[in-house]
Amino acid sequence: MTPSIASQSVVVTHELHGNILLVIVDNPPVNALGVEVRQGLLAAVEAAEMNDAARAVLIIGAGRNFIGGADIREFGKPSRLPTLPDVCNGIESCRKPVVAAIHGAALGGGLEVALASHYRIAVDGAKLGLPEVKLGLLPGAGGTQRAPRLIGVEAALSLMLSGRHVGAQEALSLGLVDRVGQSDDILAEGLAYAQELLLAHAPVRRTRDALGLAHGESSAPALSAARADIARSSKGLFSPLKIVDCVDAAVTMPFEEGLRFEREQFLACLNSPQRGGLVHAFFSEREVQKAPETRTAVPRPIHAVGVVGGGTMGAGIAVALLDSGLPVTMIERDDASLARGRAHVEKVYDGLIAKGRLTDSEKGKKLACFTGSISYDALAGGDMVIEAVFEDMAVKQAVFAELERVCKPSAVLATNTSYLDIDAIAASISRPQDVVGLHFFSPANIMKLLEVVVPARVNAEVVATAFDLAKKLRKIPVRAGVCDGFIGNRILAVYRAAADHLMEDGASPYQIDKAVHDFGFPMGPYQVMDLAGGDIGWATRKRRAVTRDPNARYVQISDRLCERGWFGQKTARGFYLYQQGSRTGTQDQEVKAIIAAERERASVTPRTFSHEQIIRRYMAAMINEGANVVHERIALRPLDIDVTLINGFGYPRHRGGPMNYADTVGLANVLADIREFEKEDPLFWRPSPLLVKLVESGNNFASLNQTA
Ligand code: 3H9
Repeated sequence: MTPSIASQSVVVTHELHGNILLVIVDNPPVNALGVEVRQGLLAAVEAAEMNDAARAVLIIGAGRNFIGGADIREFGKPSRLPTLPDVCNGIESCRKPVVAAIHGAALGGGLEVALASHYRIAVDGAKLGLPEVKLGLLPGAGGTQRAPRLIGVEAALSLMLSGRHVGAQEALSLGLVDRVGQSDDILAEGLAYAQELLLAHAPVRRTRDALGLAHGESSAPALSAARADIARSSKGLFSPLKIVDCVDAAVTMPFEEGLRFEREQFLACLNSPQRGGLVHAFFSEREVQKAPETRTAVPRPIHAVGVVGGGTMGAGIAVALLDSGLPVTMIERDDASLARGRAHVEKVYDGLIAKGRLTDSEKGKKLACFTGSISYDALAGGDMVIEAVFEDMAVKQAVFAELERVCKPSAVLATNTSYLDIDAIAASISRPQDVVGLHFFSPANIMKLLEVVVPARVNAEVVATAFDLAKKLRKIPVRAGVCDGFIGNRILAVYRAAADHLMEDGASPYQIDKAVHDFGFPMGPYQVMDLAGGDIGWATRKRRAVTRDPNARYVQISDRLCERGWFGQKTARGFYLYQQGSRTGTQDQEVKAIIAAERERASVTPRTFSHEQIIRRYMAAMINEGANVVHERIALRPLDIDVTLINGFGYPRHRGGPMNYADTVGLANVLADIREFEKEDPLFWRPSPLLVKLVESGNNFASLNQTA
């Protein structure tokens, strides 16, 4: 007998459709597998077993997705029964055919539910994947045992180690699903498929018995290649090797034993700090999208955008806009500059064509939406204009005077300045309420971070429009207040200075880079400087020399290199030496000699630093300035800093960003370090009032993340 829907769980319902028991998971927003869903699914399977009228079971998801995975919010809390592995085993053991019909996301535990089902159908737009690795986990509900049995070791490893999503057609060719539906009506497709299986007397078909592992002898090379690849590329991540171990177990152990092994490894991942950091990053990246203005104001429609300036930044921004399908008008001062701007845009696309990621005809389609002009009047119809000209207040204000003249009243006027005072730019025209900062990071078409800089007089709906644009561009927007460097570059300036102090005090740039790299950054600060071009920082330092506090410590080593024309990779020499065409540098004895001379000039007796000491100073500088940025309300919460540093500055994601890392180290320990360093240089190492307050009250940064 089928219980009435009223007596069932709210999040999983089941009812008979003819002879098929239709099970619907309805747990918005993504049908995550929280405890009630797990209970509901098991109850549905039991109901199917008990009901003679039910000859098959069909599982679908309500809303936009099948099932988005285990409920990430439950991680780290006491576990509640049934576990997801129990649920999947229950589904697989069902004596009647179980069909999973997949639309939208079937990710992680969601796909594991489908793998435990006996038949699978997906429709266009479905996204299937085992992305647990991105959260520091592994598929822990039988995924590591069932996926290789179903699709083979190599394909399963590739899915689990990359965490990528595959569409319905690829899932079909991998053998992950049995059929792709003709329409996107998931209910009709699922019912028709289940009916067809019944008519054909299709048997219960358990993935645990599937033959993907039949070619056992060929799995060893795939396993060792995966291990070698991880050793090369995933830099101390905990879960990837565990995934390989689990797949190895799938090959070598009986199914039940493999499941037990998987559970042990899953729990080890669950308890690792990396899982904490990665889950923090996941939720923080969603939290930053909900800036106060997005809750109170309606964004203005954006159908066409102007970009002023065709340099590297302007062209990158134009490409980002074109890639999102928005038509772009680029403004330059003369025909030659405009031709260069267009060439910059084309160069980005040609690079993609060379890598096989774009076709000529796709490039043609994108460029058909691109126009250029040397007259600002061409911007008259634009809904938004993004200025990306030379970083000079007078130049920017001249551009905004033109924008004021030509742009329609509803147009949003954005500046891509990296550090200029946006309040002053806004104040120079009669419509400051329309002016906002959109700080892109280079290369603008690739980097995910977008700082939305909110000047004092801007209208809330303009800010909401900026967040809306970020969504269209698939960028991660972080709300920032106006100050020198906003969030990211302001903090960068401080931890880079800390690195310079370390260098002058005795650590070599190579040692600092190695320590920072081993901590998890893709590059150390001096490698980054060589990549970006030493001349850029040099120009900024010269410009700021007049306003620099004469009492502040200023390390001149970078200036000595720049004076020699050693600007990094582009001149084949910077902190490192670069062989022709190589992007990997080698240590330079002359640089070491210059550093030694500078230490002498500054009367510094060099000391030795361990990698741990280097990281403690580097991180303390980052965390302390981060605390200042929150204290001054430049960033809404510590998590905004975490998202900024992870997505714009290479901060290792598995550590969750500097503020999350500080919480794991303990704020009292960070403050104790700063107080120790303060004895040497009280001007540089001034403990942030916020850090002091949190330590005194026994709180951490996480306690501030709820309060925006
Ligand atoms: C796993 O499954 C482990 C198992 O193998 C083993 C267990 C034993 N849980 O991204 P959106 C929230 S690990 C809880 O903006 P979209 C999200 O925070 C899991 N909440 O939507 C947001 O909340 P809010 C493996 C979740 O349409 C809201 O849903 N699965 C979960 O752009 C909307 O999210 C994954 O890693 C969750 N699992 O994208 C998939 N997922 O509105 C993770 C989302 O309060 N999820 N939320 O800010 C995703 O990739 C995307 O959310 C998805 C939808 C593609 C599903």
